[in-house]
Amino acid sequence: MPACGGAGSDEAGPAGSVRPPSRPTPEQQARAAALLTGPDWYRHAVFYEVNVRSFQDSNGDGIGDLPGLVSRLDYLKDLGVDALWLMPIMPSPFADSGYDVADYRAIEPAYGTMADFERLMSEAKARGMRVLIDLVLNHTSDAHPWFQESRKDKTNAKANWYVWSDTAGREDIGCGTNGSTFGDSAWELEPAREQYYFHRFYPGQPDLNYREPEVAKEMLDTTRFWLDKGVDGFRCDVVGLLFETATSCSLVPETIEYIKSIRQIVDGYADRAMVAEPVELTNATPYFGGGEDMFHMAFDFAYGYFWGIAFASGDRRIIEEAMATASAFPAGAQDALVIGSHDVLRAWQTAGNDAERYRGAALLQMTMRGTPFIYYGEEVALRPGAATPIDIRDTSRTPMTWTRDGAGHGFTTGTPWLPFGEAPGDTSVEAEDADPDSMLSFYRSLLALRRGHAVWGSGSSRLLPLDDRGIVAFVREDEAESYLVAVNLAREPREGTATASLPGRGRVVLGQGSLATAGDAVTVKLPESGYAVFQLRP
Ligand SMILES: [Ca+2]
Repeated sequence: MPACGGAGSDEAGPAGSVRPPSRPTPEQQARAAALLTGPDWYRHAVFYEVNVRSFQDSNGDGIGDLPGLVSRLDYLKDLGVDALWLMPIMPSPFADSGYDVADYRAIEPAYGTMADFERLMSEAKARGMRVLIDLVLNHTSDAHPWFQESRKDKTNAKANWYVWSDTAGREDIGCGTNGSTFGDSAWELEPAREQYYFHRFYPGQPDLNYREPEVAKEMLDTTRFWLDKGVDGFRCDVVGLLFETATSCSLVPETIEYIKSIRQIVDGYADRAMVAEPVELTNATPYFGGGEDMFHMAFDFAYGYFWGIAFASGDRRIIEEAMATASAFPAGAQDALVIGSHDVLRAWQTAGNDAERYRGAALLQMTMRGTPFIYYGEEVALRPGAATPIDIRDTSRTPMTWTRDGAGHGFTTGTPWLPFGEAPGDTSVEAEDADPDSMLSFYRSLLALRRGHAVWGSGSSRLLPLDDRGIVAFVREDEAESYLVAVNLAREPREGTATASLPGRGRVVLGQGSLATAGDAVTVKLPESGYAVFQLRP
């Protein structure tokens, strides 16, 4: 195959890089609509994690709410978002940002009413968008009436609904004596009952006892309740931790069986999906079971939590290992790709405040095999905040900024519940929409590139083993088309060669770089921190 490639001439961006159109064509939209219909819709969707509290306030109390979110659906639709994942929306004392639920069948009053939720569902549906909600099964809030009853004494009707012990530990709970995830003892003394309760997370989050049949049944009924409300599925919080044994607390056989019973309920409703939050950060494979009996998707933290290390070291191994792990998932499993979340640093920090690294990471997220989940504000490279009234993760939970000016930046007419992050005006949607070189404009192009092309969600993926480990490169293919994606992790120009067979000549459709083939040698050249998507055609 002759040498080919080089920067295309479609639409020259800054420094000669190719920028695809920022909006998909009507034909792409029609193809996307077809791909998003039916049970495999989630493989082709772009998800968006919404922190409802920080997205849009509608009544001036400084707290984002469901009517506010409804008012921003058109923005999300226009961005290319197909499905929302709402962080917990149920009543909560907010000791852990809503992951401490006080009532599983109601809406947090600060966010609105059940009628507001039903309106969100209908407004999303009218736009062809889906809604998944966060389901926090492992623990409740200590304010939940179940716990209020359980803590009273050893004989009440809910006495066995939580995990109690006469001492600060139990031999049949192997992880219980080693402290909670947040560092302190996992056992808290309840004076009224003269016993300790187990809390894997904060003391305000007592673990439910899934060995109590009434608990197991109640939480299955909870999933039915929300499916009957029309939700399109669930993001399941720390779901591997439901049951404990003396030797393990993660995905023990009883937990696997319980997840399968949830999946059976979900499968009783058309076109629903659920995504797991794995406790293990490097390999989500056990969450997929046989491929169709546990989760549809699981977060790829092996990439999502560690991509910053790959960029900082200029070495692709971490990314390669994540991709290799995902490639061995059982048939039916789908990788859920992130570059950030409410639990970790803002992607801007992870990228070392480097916009080009950020773009490279986002490009990988959108082009690796799987379904991307954008954390709200990532599309404008929202900066971290400094205030941490709940915990350190609040730096990643600051309000969205919509307008350049104004004290509330379009988020609120009042005082935001959490101060804005750095540079709120510059990272506002208004400011970035007006700038063709902004992160928002880059995201629009990325999402437009994906739209309506099944290859990104379900096509095959194979690594290109370039001899320069500073470049991560892979080929995505299906029966309709082929692409080669290459990202330079290093802050200097790089060139790598591999022995490989490509299905055609390369033309840059996004970014900047060159692709040459000579015999069975493939050579990729990228500028410093550069990236390129090559469309491959015979
Ligand atoms: Ca509000």
